[in-house]
Amino acid sequence: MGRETVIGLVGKPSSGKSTTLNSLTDANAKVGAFPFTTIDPNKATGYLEVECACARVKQSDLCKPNYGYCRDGKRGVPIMLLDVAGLVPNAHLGRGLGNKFLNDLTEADCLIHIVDVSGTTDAEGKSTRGYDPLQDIEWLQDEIFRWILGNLMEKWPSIVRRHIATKSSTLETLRAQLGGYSANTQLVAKALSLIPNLPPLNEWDNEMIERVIHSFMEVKFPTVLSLNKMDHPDSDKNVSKIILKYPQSKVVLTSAITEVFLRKLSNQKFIKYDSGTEFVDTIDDLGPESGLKPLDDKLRNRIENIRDLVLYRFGSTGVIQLLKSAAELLDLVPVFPVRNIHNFTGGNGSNVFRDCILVKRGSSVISVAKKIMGDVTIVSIEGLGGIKIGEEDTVDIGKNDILSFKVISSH
Ligand SMILES: Nc1nc2c(ncn2[C@@H]2O[C@H](COP(=O)(O)OP(=O)(O)O)[C@@H](O)[C@H]2O)c(=O)[nH]1
Ligand SMILES: [Mg+2]
Repeated sequence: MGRETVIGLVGKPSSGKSTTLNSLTDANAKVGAFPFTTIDPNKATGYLEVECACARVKQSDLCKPNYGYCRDGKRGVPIMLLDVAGLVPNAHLGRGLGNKFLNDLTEADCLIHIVDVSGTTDAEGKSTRGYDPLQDIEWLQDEIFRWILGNLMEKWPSIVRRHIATKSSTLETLRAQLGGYSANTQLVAKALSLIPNLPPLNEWDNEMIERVIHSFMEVKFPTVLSLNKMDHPDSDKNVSKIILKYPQSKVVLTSAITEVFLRKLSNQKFIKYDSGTEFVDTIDDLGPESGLKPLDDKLRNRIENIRDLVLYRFGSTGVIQLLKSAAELLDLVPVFPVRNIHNFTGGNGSNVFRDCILVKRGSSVISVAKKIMGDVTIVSIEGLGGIKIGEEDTVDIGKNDILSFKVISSH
């Protein structure tokens, strides 16, 4: 298997990272075994919801994923989440968990920045009132920027000397310097392509170096803003301010604590709750035959409040949308490899679409094969209807996304 996609959760202390992580990982659906072998206390498995191929071929009743879940054609595909805790202002100088935090960050393919929009915590996460959360967005970006800048400037004169001596291209030299952030040539090339009329590296002044770093951050750390604690009465005005200031950003309004609470009530059989939706039903709505437990007045009021303050106002608690937005930023497409292209099984048994992996839109079919099986010799590739597919054909949603590979094992 190739490298898994990793989504990093960042944010100041007490913004709601752990709560969000809990709300994303403790899926109340039955889920399969964990697909990821690494055991790391900061990592957890989340589930990205996509349209499952089983719905398209009308075989949802036979769909039983090896990993994750499928409910009526809505598939939860496992995706790795990383809690990047410990970021405080001046982390790049070694404050808080400092560079440890920043190094963790390099593992992520994209970030979810959990922002406490209630303004009830300051930059360090201490309790306050009326704090402006816009500042958090600014200092967090600045922290990452200054960390990369510091690392680069420290060595800049020798980088330039070697660049000239070895007659390297700008891309080669920069790739060597930024490789430490888990950035491959393609990614660095993309960052450079965003700057029109880029002069050769040995001619860069400080301003140009800063522009390059900003551009690099854009491709290396695409960020979803999670405007969390939207259930709080002070949140509204802050949300508007942030959206006005960052109209280009991907923004999701969330109430992580509400999601955690609703899942708990659902597990305890007080409510029927469909995660990601605005629908919560109680015994009052569904009657005793629903098997739900009766509510006392206190609980009934709390549920009523959640409906009014969160679900009906915003359409959901937002947390499911967080991962969807991250996947959009990363341009991820689900691909369903099957053994038997005619009945979609894994070769034996009657269950369909056992596997699903996420790849970048536009990936070649052969690169998908490599990601799944490593270095094997492909004899042929079949798509829907048993049609032959070329190795260089590309993948998109609904296109070349159900695939069967015939291989000769190299072992
Ligand atoms: N009102 C409200 N409080 C929240 C929400 N999410 C988290 N919190 C609270 O904020 C505090 C910090 O949350 P935590 O997840 O530990 O933050 P972390 O330090 O970023 O991991 C806790 O008291 C949570 O209960 C939310 O959506 N709304
Ligand atoms: Mg935490």
